[in-house]
Amino acid sequence: MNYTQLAAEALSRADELATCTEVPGILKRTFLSEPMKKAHGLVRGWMQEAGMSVRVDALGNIIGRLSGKNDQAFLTGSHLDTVPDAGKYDGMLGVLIGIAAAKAIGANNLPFHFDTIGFSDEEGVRYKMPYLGSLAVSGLFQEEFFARVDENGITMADAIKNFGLNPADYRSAAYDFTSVKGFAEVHIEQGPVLEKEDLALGAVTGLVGQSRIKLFFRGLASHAGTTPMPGRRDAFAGLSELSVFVEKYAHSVPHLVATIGMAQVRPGGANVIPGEVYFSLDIRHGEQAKLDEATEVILSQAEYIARHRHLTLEIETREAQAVVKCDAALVDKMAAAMAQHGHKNFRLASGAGHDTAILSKVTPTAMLFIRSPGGISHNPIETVQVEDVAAAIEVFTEFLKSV
Ligand code: HGY
Ligand code: MN
Ligand code: MN
Repeated sequence: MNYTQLAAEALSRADELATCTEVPGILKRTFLSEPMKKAHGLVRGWMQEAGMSVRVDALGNIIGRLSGKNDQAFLTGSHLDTVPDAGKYDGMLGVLIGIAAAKAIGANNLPFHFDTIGFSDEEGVRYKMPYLGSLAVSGLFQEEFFARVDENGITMADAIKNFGLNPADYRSAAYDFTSVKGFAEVHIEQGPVLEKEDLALGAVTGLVGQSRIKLFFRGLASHAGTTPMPGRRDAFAGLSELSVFVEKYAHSVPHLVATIGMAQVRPGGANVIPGEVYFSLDIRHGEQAKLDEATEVILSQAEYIARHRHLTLEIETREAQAVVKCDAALVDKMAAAMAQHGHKNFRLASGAGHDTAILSKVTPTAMLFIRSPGGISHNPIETVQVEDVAAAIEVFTEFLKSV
């Protein structure tokens, strides 16, 4: 098969994977959910058809190995879970391109084993914690994570058991990184940069740092008709004030992005003053100091708003993802492979988080971005062009032969 045929095959497989969903009519596939079993069945078949041996580790990562000439390994992969109402390519395309590259290269043609990993959870939707799969592969998973409970009261440990796996084996999911040469992830850019530059591909130099925080504003629920405006303790009004501040502040700091993407108003009655809002803050910047400063400024403003509105502010969880630099030598190899096939040596940082951020802690990493028409992602209108996918498979295959 030529690269265009491999790309067309990968895209039709992405369509098939998109039928594995928890919610008919939209794509939602979270950590070890029932539809993930069906997705594993499809991916297993495609990996085997490409000449790979297949295993599933204790955190539900599905791993295809194309055997090589010696005992070193080079890893690729991306995530098979999705956000709610997702596009078909965020994560899945990276797994499908790994399989396509294996198919293009064939067994025992590389001087190392080539593993493609379908990570079980990168988005963190079910257990409000991202990167569960890559943390386990990297040996960074902590046993206390098993106690986390999803919205139906199911612990992570039970979700793993219900999937037919044994959480007690989680340590065996970790690779021995003394025999791993590196990790490279192929992913859609999910933003507007490559389209603006009129480029199909880009070599990723690093990933922005992130602060992901979940919080409560709490005031006093009361009757919407009998409670005068002065003296109300309206939690949603407090969040609204914070939201206007966050947007204005983020516009004022170059390259800063800040989002309140989730907000639950409680009790949620139209004739009840909101006594509580549960909401999220997602703050990102490519420089650690700027990210830390922005996080503190926004949290102080939230505290100021709580004080003058007689609300309380509670931080439920606070996750920090440090700024990530990919491995310079590996990025150069990716750029060289791009140049070898007529692509401009264009480099960019990732505004999105990826499993690469976790693997970067334990092995050299690189990423290859594919143009996102319209720059849209985390949305069912997310799309890719087949010729860009063909180019990605060709360049990635070239890259693998050069590492
Ligand atoms: O949110 C992110 O950056 C990624 O899509 N999980
Ligand atoms: Mn995503
Ligand atoms: Mn992704």
